[in-house]
Amino acid sequence: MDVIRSNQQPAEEPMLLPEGVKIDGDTGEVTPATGRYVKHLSSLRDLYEDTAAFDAHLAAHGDAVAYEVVEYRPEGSDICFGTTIMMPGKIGREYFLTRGHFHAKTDRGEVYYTQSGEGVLLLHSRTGESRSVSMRPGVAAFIPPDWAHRSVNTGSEKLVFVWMCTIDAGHDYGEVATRGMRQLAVEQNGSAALVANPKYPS
Ligand code: PAN
Ligand code: ZN
Repeated sequence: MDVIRSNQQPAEEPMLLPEGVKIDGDTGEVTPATGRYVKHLSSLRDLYEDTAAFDAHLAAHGDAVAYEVVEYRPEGSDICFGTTIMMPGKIGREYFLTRGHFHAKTDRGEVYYTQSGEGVLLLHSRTGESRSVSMRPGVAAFIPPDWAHRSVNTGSEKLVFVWMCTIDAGHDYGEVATRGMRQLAVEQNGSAALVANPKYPS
């Protein structure tokens, strides 16, 4: 006969507790944060169209931080959020950008809510459509599932935005690293313009 002992019940997950998280819209600081990382320009070389301009920029200005990501990712939660803080600058005609990615889980979308600065969110679907959403304070960009997304700082100040997504969305950088985005955000006659990426495979 089976003996049922109460101390053999599976341990329960600790209960998640509500918390107010302060987000500074100018600096992008998240308090409390659970993690953060920085991307230096040198790690982004292959993303820019003009590698000669890239090398000249690094030689002249050094390997500065291009962007920083600060996260609030509570263990055991289904959702997470954080900020991305992008420095202003250009490599040749192309503005500073993030790597860009699809989510590893193809049914997971995201929201980007711009706090300060100005930029553009470049997106493309797997079926050949391109879109862009202006990033300016007060605008929440809806990123549907399975759209590649890359942020570009087209302004002269930091671009700070809050991102919010499911904790298991994951990042798939491979496709964008290999093929690039369909569109580039470049300076043309003194202002930001979107042009077709001449290197994107047809
Ligand atoms: C964001 C991005 C962040 C950095 O948190 O990861 O802005 O961009 P890359 O990851 O493309 O370098 C997000 O979209 N998470 O899913
Ligand atoms: Zn994302």
